[in-house]
Amino acid sequence: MSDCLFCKIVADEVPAEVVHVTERTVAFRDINPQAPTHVLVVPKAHFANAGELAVGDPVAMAELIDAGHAVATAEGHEDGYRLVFNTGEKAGQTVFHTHLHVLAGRDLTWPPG
Ligand code: D5M
Repeated sequence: MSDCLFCKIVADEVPAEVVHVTERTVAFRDINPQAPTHVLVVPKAHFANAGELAVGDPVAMAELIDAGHAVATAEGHEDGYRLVFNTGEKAGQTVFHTHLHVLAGRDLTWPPG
């Protein structure tokens, strides 16, 4: 999608601090971090949200979650981290290219706001 911000990051047309790359995913630091570690893992291919990715490319979805675990572990947070998909505007999704938030490095409260 030519006007998609995260497609442009994947294509290296918009700068980002990339921390992890796999065959089907790219992970980069969130521009507005909500925790000491706040990384977004995205599929290289464009899917609007987590549900569309799960149906359209379940292998990439599994790779996305595996990448989230790898990022959390690489940053020393294997003892506690949170993986979040905001799905739909009502849930706070603002960028409509599937992205997995990896949050860690502080006490994460429950329920989330
Ligand atoms: O999360 C969208 C997330 O995307 C939000 O936490 C900010 C982040 N964001 C927006 N623009 C950028 C760029 N350019 N680089 C890195 N991170 C970015 P959502 O779940 O859709 O609310």
